[in-house]
Amino acid sequence: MFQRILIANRGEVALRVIRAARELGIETVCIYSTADRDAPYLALADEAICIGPATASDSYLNIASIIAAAEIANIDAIHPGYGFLAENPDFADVCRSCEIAFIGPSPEAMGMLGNKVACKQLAKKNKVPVFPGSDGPVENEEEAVKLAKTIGYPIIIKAVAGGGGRGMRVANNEASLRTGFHNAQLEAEAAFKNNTVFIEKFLERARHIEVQVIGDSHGNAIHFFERDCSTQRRHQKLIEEAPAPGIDASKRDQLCKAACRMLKAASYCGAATVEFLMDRKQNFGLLEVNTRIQVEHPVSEMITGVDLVKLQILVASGEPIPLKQRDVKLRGHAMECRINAEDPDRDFAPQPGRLTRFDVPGGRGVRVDTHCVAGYSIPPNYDSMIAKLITHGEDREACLAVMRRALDEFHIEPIATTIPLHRQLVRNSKFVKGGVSIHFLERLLKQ
Ligand code: MV4
Repeated sequence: MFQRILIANRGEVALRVIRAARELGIETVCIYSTADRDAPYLALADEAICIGPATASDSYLNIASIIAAAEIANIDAIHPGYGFLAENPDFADVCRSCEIAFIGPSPEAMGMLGNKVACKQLAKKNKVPVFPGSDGPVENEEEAVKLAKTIGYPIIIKAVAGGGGRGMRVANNEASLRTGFHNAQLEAEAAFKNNTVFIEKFLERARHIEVQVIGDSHGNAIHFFERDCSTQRRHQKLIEEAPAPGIDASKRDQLCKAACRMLKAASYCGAATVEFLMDRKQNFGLLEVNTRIQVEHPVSEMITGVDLVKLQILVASGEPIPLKQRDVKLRGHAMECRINAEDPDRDFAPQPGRLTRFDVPGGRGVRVDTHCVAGYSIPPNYDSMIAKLITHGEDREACLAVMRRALDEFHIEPIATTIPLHRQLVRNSKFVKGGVSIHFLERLLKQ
């Protein structure tokens, strides 16, 4: 097992990793930018090293600076958290060259699953359902039009290197496919320096269902059931829950087994999320595979009682997963509300600044993952998520009741946050009913 690890991240996830490492008896080294020099979580690490200025490209994304800090600090492994360098195969490759263990998959597995066409081909080979579409990249507009005639509209054009909805266009007819094809290529080139696109059938009124999985270096892969992450705005999730409302046991089994097959096919070691879209008849198809621990991992921890970050560290050190699939039991229901320093009444404008009040809820069934305290200043340079409020109950209704009262106990001043929006959402009749689509929140906000 590792003796000392470096955490190449900041904020709530840096704190989450410090806590898991400490419980495993592992020392932690935190890197930080000048914007985070006063962050309270740094005091909980065994060592903290300033690696550069506030701008992420000069600090949390600067591979050379992070590796220099790693060499000075004499660490065995790096945990990348989520975001920043977590899904960068070059970073995982540099770690390997420096004989530092990367707490995540190999650069090869990351590279393959990060390429949407390669990922989809792997899925097809392993009987994981995908949406009908081009079998590989689509070279030109004419080819796209010809294919669309056999698939049928609506069609979605996606960037092979894509993620988070960039380089993506929906087309309802030939004319919109022609313009969308070019725009998708341009956007993909600008965002990913790769203009390769592919097309597939567009699934309407879908839900975003994803499966939490973990693989080890001994060829094992197990799942921790699914999450429903449909409540989102502009590809930013606001609420996630587990299990997905209204999904029956046999459908759940199909989804979870498909996700495990993906990991085994990629010889994957580490935590991952296999994302699917599901329609109202519970037909599902693969979207993509995220090769990191995700923001919303606590909801899966709450329904299974397993510490996923500890498992990540364990499998990265070469240990087999210390659990069998049958040991992972689904208990109750969990939900997470993302508390962002954003003003929902001003088009979610970021709200940096000093917190004069930060009163977090507690009590039975409540977990709050945050790096904030009263007196903390939210820097303007990074993600606006300042806390995750996670609740658990014996069923969805009980979980919602805990969430409502916990949201009412949460008080942050003087900045605007997403808390008032969450208070509204957990009382919204459609949301309370369960099973909303990926369009629900955006439609609600337009009203
Ligand atoms: C789709 C789709 C419908 N049909 N693929 C959006 C980002 C990327 N992860 C894939 N995305 C979508 N792919 C097919 N074949 C609809 C979306 C989509 C979406 C997916 C998940 C969560 C929110 C979304 C919002 C808009 C579109």
